[in-house]
Amino acid sequence: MKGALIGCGFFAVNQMHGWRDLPEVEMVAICDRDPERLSIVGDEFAVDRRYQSAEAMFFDGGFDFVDIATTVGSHRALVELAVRHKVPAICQKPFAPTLEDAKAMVAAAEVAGIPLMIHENFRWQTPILAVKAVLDSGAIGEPFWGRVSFRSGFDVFSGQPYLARGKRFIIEDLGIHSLDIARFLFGDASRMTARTRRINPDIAGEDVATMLLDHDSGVTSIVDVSYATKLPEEPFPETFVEIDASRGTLRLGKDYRLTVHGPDGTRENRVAPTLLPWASRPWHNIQESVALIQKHWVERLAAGREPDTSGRDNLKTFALVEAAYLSAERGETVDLGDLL
Ligand code: NAD
Ligand code: 89Y
Repeated sequence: MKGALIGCGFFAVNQMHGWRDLPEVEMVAICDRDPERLSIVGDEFAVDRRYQSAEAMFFDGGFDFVDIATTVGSHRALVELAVRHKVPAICQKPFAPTLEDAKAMVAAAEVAGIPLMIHENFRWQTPILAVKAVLDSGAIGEPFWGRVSFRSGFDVFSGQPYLARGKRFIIEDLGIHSLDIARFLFGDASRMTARTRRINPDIAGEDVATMLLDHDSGVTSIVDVSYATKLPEEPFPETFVEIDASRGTLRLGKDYRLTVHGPDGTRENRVAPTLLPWASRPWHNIQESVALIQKHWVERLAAGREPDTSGRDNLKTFALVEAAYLSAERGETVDLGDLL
């Protein structure tokens, strides 16, 4: 399978490593408006075909899918370009600047019959997969309450300076993953109540958000995210999970410790991610999930089946992001049915 990459920035390097590890994939072309990024990534991954224009890259063609790793402002135009050229596309999160854009992208891909996957990788993290496996095993019974929590004081702005400038910050950038994990574990949600704060005076958007979700399954969940939390031990980029269920409880805590308590007793084990040869701490949890979602894409593309985080699926995660901002702005609960 031949692939092409658009956007050779901070995060794309992980994606290129992930592709290089997949024997069935060869990345044959890369594109970035910035010639310096183009030569850094082109040289590191030995890709000869280099373009500063996505249009020119699609015009030359010769690849089976495109991996879009640019920031959100360009996602719609690039996905629509891929669709026009009938090339299956992966698009990084956040899906689009607005829900209307995201819906238009899904519609364009569906009308043309072109696979579209959002690179929503956090549900592919080893610890999150371990939590899901416990739920699916029935060991703790039916969940009725959950919490997905990401609280950190890590400096994300040095690697991703645009995060400090956007009017929207943590829900759109990081909370989007936590909301997707909540959907992954507890199913779709129909109502959202949210509150936000900006603690860091040097950034434009909110850096703290507390969200309450009503899931169709009957679960009530809290999704709380913060980049203003100074802890004695920095947990970045760990997501903590708490679940109370009919027969027991589950806690995923610091250093990937998973505690499962049920009728048969209490079991504690570590569900740490693998440190891949090209990965580095503390990012290795995220980096491994990049490799896993890419493997999933290749398998589903080869089988002609929709990926788990397809554009269509991810509209429901993205709608939660929109609903959170609306709810915080209005001070009201927002019904997802009004958005989707
Ligand atoms: P970045 O700014 O470092 O890199 C983006 C690159 O895209 C830049 O080099 C830029 O020149 C290029 N670019 C932008 N528009 C282009 C266009 N139209 N044509 C060609 N090149 C173009 O950004 P980043 O930090 O690498 O983030 C990229 C995306 O990855 C963002 O959407 C971000 O939210 C996401 N991200 C995801 C994760 C994750 O775990 N899934 C982690 C970090 C970042
Ligand atoms: O951009 C973000 C993401 O998707 O994962 C972590 C991050 O890099 C900073 O919040």
